[in-house]
Amino acid sequence: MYSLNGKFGALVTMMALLLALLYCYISLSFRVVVTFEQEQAIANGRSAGTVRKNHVFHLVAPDHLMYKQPSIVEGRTDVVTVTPWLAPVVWEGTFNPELLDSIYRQQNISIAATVFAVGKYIMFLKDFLETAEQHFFVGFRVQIFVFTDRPNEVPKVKMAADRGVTVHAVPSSNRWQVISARRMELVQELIEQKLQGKTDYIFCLDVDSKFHNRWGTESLGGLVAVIHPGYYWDPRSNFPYERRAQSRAYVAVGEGDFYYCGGAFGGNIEEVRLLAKTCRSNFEADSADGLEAAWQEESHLNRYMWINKPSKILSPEYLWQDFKSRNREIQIIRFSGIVKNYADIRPNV
Ligand code: 5GW
Ligand code: MN
Repeated sequence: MYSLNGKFGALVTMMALLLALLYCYISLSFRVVVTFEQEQAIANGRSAGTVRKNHVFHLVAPDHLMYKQPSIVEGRTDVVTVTPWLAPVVWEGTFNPELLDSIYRQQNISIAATVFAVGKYIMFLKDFLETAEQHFFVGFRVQIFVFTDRPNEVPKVKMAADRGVTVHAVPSSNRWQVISARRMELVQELIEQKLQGKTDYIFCLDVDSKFHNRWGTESLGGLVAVIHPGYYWDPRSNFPYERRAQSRAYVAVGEGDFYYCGGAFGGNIEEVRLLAKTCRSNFEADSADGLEAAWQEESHLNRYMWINKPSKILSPEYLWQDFKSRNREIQIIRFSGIVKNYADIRPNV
């Protein structure tokens, strides 16, 4: 009896050891620890690097959900809906909003948005916030972080439960270059100090714009970029990338996929943290060399997205410009930059 017990005990111990080993193996293979220097080298394209695994691949739909049968032979044919690296390009008619919402509702996700309203740009904030309440992730937990030098002038906007505005005071600045440079820095700090571990996704948006239609769960992804409305019919040689090889934002002629907007980008918190950190340090290194990229942070963002391919692309529906006439392929405008009188709103630059 005793010896049987002893054997049994040894067996249990062996099993436990094996399980522990298996656990270590699985957790190690999924959790790749990367230092910031390594991260940055990878992000800048100077190292083959390690794959970071932090996407939510598992999409669970509620049982018995009724929706229109999807087709794989019919759909939009007037636009490209997938990139050469197989990231979806989101256009009206390519997704089912009810299906997507019900998938993400079960994950109880929370979304952050950042918006800068420095100086006279505070005048755009009311419309931005009111229309965000009507169209941006309606029915989900949303927190909008407003960075402004005029915290007293932030309008009070009524928002649903689980949604709100948080105001962060920033110093005034007359130079756009300074405001622009600090955007990435402040986004990085916000993520590291407040959002990591608490918020799932973040979008960084220009304030001089309004929502007109749904911007929701279809836009979620690891690294999310928006196609700039001004260049998507053009050859890449026309894109206003930074063209000086000394700059860390350099994209050579013959390189580049699309021209992406600086006025809207986002994704999973960790991806955006790395983007902000990398763009900020490249921006600062350029500054130290007396270099300012052609379109400041937009240039750095474009360089980043060339090396770090976005896992989801949003069509120009997600950042149109009010002054542009609507092209045929634009079936809906979701978010659009308003026409502004530069002389009225910009400080002397
Ligand atoms: C922008 C240009 C020149 C000088 C100052 C600014 C500026 C930008 C500003 O004084 N205050 C400010 O809050 N911004 C933020 O940067 C706004 O969120 C704005 O939407 C964003 C990008 O600047 P935009 O919208 O003028 O750039 P475009 O390329 O969309 O016209
Ligand atoms: Mn803008």
